[in-house]
Amino acid sequence: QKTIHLADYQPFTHLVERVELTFRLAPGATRVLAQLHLAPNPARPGRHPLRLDGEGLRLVACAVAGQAVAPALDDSGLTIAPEDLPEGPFLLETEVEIAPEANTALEGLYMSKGMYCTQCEAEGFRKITYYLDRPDVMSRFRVRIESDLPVLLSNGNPTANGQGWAEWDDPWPKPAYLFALVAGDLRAHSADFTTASGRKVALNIWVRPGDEDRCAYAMDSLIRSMRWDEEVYGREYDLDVFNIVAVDDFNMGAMENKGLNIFNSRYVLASPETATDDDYARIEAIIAHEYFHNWTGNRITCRDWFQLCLKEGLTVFRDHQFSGDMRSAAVRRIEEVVALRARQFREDAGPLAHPVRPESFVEINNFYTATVYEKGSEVIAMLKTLVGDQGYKRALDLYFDRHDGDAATIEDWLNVFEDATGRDLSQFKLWYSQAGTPRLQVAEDWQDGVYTLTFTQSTPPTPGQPEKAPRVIPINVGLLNPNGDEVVPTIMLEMTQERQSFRFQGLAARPVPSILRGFSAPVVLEREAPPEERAFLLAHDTDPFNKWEAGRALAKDVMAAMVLQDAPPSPAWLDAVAAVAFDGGLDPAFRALCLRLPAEDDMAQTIHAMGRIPDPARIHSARRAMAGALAIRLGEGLVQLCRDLDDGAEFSPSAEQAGRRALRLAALALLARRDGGKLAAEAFAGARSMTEEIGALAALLDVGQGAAELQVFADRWGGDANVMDKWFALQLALAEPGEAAELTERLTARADFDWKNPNRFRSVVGALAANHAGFHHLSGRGYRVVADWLLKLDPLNPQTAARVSTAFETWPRYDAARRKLAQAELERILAAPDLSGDLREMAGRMLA
Ligand code: HT7
Ligand code: ZN
Repeated sequence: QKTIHLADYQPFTHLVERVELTFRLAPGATRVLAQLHLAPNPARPGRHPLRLDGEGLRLVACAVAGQAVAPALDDSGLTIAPEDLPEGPFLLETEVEIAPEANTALEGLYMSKGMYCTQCEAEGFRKITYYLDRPDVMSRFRVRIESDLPVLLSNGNPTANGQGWAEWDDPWPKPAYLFALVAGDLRAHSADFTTASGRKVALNIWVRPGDEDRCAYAMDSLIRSMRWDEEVYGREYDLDVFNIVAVDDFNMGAMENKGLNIFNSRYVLASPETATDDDYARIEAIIAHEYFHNWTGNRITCRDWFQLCLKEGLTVFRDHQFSGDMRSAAVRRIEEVVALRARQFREDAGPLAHPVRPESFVEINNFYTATVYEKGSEVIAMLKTLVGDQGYKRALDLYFDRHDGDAATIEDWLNVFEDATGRDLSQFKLWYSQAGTPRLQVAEDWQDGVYTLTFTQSTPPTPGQPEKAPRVIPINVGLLNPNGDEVVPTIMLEMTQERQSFRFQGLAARPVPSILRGFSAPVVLEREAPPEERAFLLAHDTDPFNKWEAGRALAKDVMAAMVLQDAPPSPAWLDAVAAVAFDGGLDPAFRALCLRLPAEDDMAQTIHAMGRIPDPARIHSARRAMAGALAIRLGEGLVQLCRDLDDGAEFSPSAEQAGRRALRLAALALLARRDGGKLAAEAFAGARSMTEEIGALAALLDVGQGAAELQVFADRWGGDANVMDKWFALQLALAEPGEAAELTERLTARADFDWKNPNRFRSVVGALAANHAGFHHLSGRGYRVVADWLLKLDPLNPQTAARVSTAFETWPRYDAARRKLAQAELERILAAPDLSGDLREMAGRMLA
């Protein structure tokens, strides 16, 4: 396997001025005719051969300046010798044949339920035609599609069409990874949008017949995103049409192809009966994310794939800002941090840790990671905190002005901040090159009315990076009086050294600190505090994130003591949670978050960070026991809470209503531990939305009930793949540890386990891997079943197999017996004949 290094970057030998493509679509034999208007790149003086990428293509014809040539062909492309190329600009014409119906990898041009569609990021275009498939080669594309299918779409604006053909022209130069084509029997949900400067844009969401009435929320989200990007970033849409297509077979969530976004149908289609409140929130966020890429990704793209965080980190940051503006910012922030810790901190703590901007890779598809996306976004959030809102705005305006039309780098990005604000960001840049999550220790001192906070930072070693230099860490801090009043409102302490002290004067009494407000940096705060202090902050902190964080830290302390010392659930924690649960003055969504116990995997990570070996079975039992104790402590109040929150209002996907449903379902789940699921069964029978239906079913399964309801659900929703994915995933999420692997075997034997569909594969095999105590069961069956399925999927869809394989990334944190079992499975994977490069790289890195 060939490793590619950031340090080896060179501009390409040629430029592509224009591209004309003709597609003659046929499932088994599609012809692609390409006309590339090429010229030598002045940035690479001298005469060079022309090397084009191409994989799995049958070359039918090739001509340079109208003369047939015979290029040298190999597995990864073709080469035309310099002597066969004119000295100046020239036309290269190729014709290739490909078989979309045989494409199970879902990369390049493939078919999903009779529809043609493409996925070109990162390196899929080379499976469509011979091309310079790298993001810094940008060109204008004109596309002609020939097919009998009624809807024929590509990037840009439609220019002409007739019976069996359509032509598209994209006026904006773009890299090949943003190319898209769709052809199918599709229906549109349409609307239009007038931009701030008065241009009218036609908006269409294309779906399979029958799904048109499930597009309203996605369309509404799109319109709100377009308006928001104009108002907040001053960015207008730049084509006459914006098309979105929903497809059932898709490796990831969605793709931002210029003017033609392609979506996994689960992130488009929604109705109250079929989509949960979480689905609605995710649809809103992903629609926004892909739309925002039009500027951060498409108009300004990446010079090379090492710069992936330039577009992804920034676009995640923008979609977080958007969701915070659309919903409760505090609740969204808590949810972002929960996800960051669950995915990115976990990645940073294991063998797959890598910098936000990696310096080498084998398979770029393996670097679409939580580190690049989520930590990439947190790094931008820190930049904004450091330079302030005005500085951030000036920098972003400069970024768009200076780099529109460019394939840019992280250096370009940081330079605009330096130029717009006058700051030196050389130390800050370490966030892009150093992997690992910094640990932040805190010491306090109180003397003569002076309160001193001393922070010490350190970052554990990560693969290839044994030593780490101190980073810039913005630490937002507030101070509270012992009576609960805030005496020092939030200020930002800028830490730049390994150890640094900050003094506060003029205080009448020793304050209680609220540190890292809003989670102002992606670090682990290591500060032991007595339960009384955590309960005090949960009750009084004015910063909503830290208010929640205090309860979360308390819950983790309690769970750790239960797991490691056999302690009972602490009354201080129970009282503190009860106070929040019944505080009608607080947002129900916030109260629901406070009732959620730390996830088992999160707890394992915490115990490991404490220098102990986590025992999945004990963690599972402790979490159960905590839920049981909480149910008893909250008592009859839970029944009242359920009643109060069920106001019979007509369904709306609003954050406000979703918060009430979340709290009611959290209460219902606890109640099920007291009444054996009686109320949950009633709630299931009377459910008026998928949120209630699946929430009530979860409450039942969690207490070992719900067999009849599972059947009712399957009978009702058997024809809807996206809903049935929930049915599969839920059972595995709540399976008893000793039964999860066997349940997987039963579910995968069902006729509707369509394992070639990535959503279904993830909802079963991915769900087993996410059942912490089930996957890590001492029998080793969890590991074995997941490895078996990865090996089965890999030859057909290496990308999805490689992504799901990250389930194994935490193996080094467990005991010797589990480590041996997991290692054996990874070695079995690595030894498999004809393993894909994707899965080989992942298994190899996890074993290194
Ligand atoms: N930029 C898109 C990434 C993506 C992707 C990457 C690898 C293979 C398949 C893929 N599908 C989509 C999506 C995004 O981040 O917005
Ligand atoms: Zn993205």
